[in-house]
Amino acid sequence: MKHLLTFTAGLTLALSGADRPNILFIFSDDHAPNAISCYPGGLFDEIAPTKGIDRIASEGMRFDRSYCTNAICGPSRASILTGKHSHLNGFIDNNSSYFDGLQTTFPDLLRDAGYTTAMIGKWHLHSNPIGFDYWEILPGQGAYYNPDFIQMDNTRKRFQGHCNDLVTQKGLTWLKQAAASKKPFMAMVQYKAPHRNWAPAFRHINMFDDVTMPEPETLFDNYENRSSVLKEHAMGIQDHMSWGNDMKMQGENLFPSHFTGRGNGQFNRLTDQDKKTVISAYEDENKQFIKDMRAGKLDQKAITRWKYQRYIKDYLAVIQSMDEGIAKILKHLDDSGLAKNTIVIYSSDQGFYLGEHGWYDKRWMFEESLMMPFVVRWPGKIKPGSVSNAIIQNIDYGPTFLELAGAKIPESMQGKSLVPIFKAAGKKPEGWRDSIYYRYSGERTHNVAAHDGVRTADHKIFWVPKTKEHQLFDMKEDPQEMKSVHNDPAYTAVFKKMKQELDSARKKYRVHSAIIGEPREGEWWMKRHQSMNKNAKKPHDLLFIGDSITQGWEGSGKGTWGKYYGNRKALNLGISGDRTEHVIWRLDNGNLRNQKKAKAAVVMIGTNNTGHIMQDPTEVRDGVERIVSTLRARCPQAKILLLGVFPRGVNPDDAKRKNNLEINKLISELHNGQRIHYLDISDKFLTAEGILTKEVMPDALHPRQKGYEIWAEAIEPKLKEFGL
Ligand code: SGN
Ligand code: CA
Repeated sequence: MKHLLTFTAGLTLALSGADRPNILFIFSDDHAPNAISCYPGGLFDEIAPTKGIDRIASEGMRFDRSYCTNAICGPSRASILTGKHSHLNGFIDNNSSYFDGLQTTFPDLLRDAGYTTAMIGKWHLHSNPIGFDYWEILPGQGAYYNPDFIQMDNTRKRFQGHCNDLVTQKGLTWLKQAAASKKPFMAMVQYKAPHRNWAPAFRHINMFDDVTMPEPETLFDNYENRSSVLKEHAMGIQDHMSWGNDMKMQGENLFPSHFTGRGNGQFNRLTDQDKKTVISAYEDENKQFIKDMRAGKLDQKAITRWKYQRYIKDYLAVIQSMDEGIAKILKHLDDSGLAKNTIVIYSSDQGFYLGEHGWYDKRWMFEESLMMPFVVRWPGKIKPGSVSNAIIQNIDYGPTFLELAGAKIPESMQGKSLVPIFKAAGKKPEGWRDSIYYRYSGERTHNVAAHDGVRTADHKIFWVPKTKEHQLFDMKEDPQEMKSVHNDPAYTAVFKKMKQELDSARKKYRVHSAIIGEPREGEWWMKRHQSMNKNAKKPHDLLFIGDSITQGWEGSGKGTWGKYYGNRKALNLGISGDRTEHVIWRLDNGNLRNQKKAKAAVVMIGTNNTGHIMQDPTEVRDGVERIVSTLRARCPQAKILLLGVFPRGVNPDDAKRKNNLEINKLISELHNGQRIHYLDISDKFLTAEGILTKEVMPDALHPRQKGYEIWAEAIEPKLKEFGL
């Protein structure tokens, strides 16, 4: 595959020569289109204009229907890199996921196509970047003041200053170097701003002191007429703002019934001198607030309003230094002559609530967080000042960049290139999608229930598994999404159509049970999972991953296990009855926590997907692929021995055996002889006629002692090859 791509790329090079544009992809974190002045409908266009970003739009194109796959940080970034929805690229949430950078990503393909690539700033995918000639990233969420950056040798270095200014500087430094290279470049310059805790550069802290910010109409939303899960949120301006971190108060939390208690981590990074600067910047307002509170002058609503003012001013102020940085970078492109052949994109990982529905944060499929800003400039190709209404999504970015580079877009990418829209002044090409699919998996943080849905130009539907209900919104009649009309008889036909749209989106994007990680019900299962997590606290060299057949090493296979693996630091991660989806969940929830140094993992899974529901082999393949991908990322040194699913049923014409055979055909393609080794040992269990005898597997599914002996012998040469 690699060879083929290089070949194609070489060909393109010859065809389009030096014409291929540079790609500068500027990205931020939590920047709502409502806080960007070139986007219509925001409340702050006059008060807090974003001149740098606006320049890209006025010289290029603005997309008004740009959406994310999953409105949180890591998942959005992973969708961009892979061109795939979260359930397929494996990064479904910020807490449990771990990015497999060895899967197909656009930076890697651009590099194959002759680009030089860089990634600077917020990354937040837990594993280090792969596919870049240069990278320098913030650890995790990163810090606003005097941030650390992880260097390419994996050391951390601290830099003095505000994170936005540092990202700009580092971006400029790299761009200057890249210009000297003959290759076209792709640079990702990724700001932390305006992520919580909204800590502005000192020069901007007081810029809105004399302004009273307008409030959104829905600041005091009571969540009526929609699912009861809305009320359960923990992202309210009223109840979930912290005293120190969010509200920049000093000392002990004086009003614990109104503020949560978290201290200010950013503040603690400052020198004593700088601490004084920050304290004095907020001091007068803080004193006044405390005085009014003590005097009982402020009722609940007034307190919420005060919090909103503090929040929104810091949020808008922290954008200012980023926007200045963007303007500076654009100026550098002008001055250096790069502007002409550089396509510039600005976007942010998802939107954000600026008090709408009484919220901050994101996660919901409501418009404010579902939307991503997307503006793009491409001199001579994109008509300046154009606006597109095409429905686009972050999975489209990778395919777009690849087309710009003249590289092949892998079929496995689910997005579509936006280049035809760029070239047609924003008009969508024939056959362009009518809806996007969204899926949020749920996380404890901020307590937003999992949901998935689709958004068309006029409607939005989503399904909440927790309460087993649909929500339906008429985006024309009710753009603020204040009333779900799923029960409204006037919407019967629309509701039916939107449910169909959701069904077909799930099919189209391969959302099926084998790939959606899930724990099993039943106490015994969770107990075994936890006991495996306990065992996994100790590092092991050799991991066995699977279902009852793997678990059976503790039963019928015990003697053989002792003989072969007793002295080899081996760990059994098999649970009886598991399907791919359960293993996916386990691997992301503790089974691999301390297995970074594992040398090998033996995977055999899928027969229960066949046995329980005769699952379509292509679906089981997706599940197995995710398991292998997760292992590859979390155990970066391990070779993965992927075994063909063992034969089942006595005779060769057994329907379930045949399904397993189909699965094997598909998963054998995951073999690459590097990290992943596929091995089918089925024949060793069978007679020459293909019969599974009672001696080997008495129930024609589970091996007895002899079966385990056969298994151990068959994989021994591979384990030796892996250095065990
Ligand atoms: C932190 C924030 C949350 C935020 C998540 C995810 N808390 O946990 O408010 O929702 O990040 O944000 S903080 O007080 O530590 O800032 S994301 O952009 O990474 O998805
Ligand atoms: Ca974010």
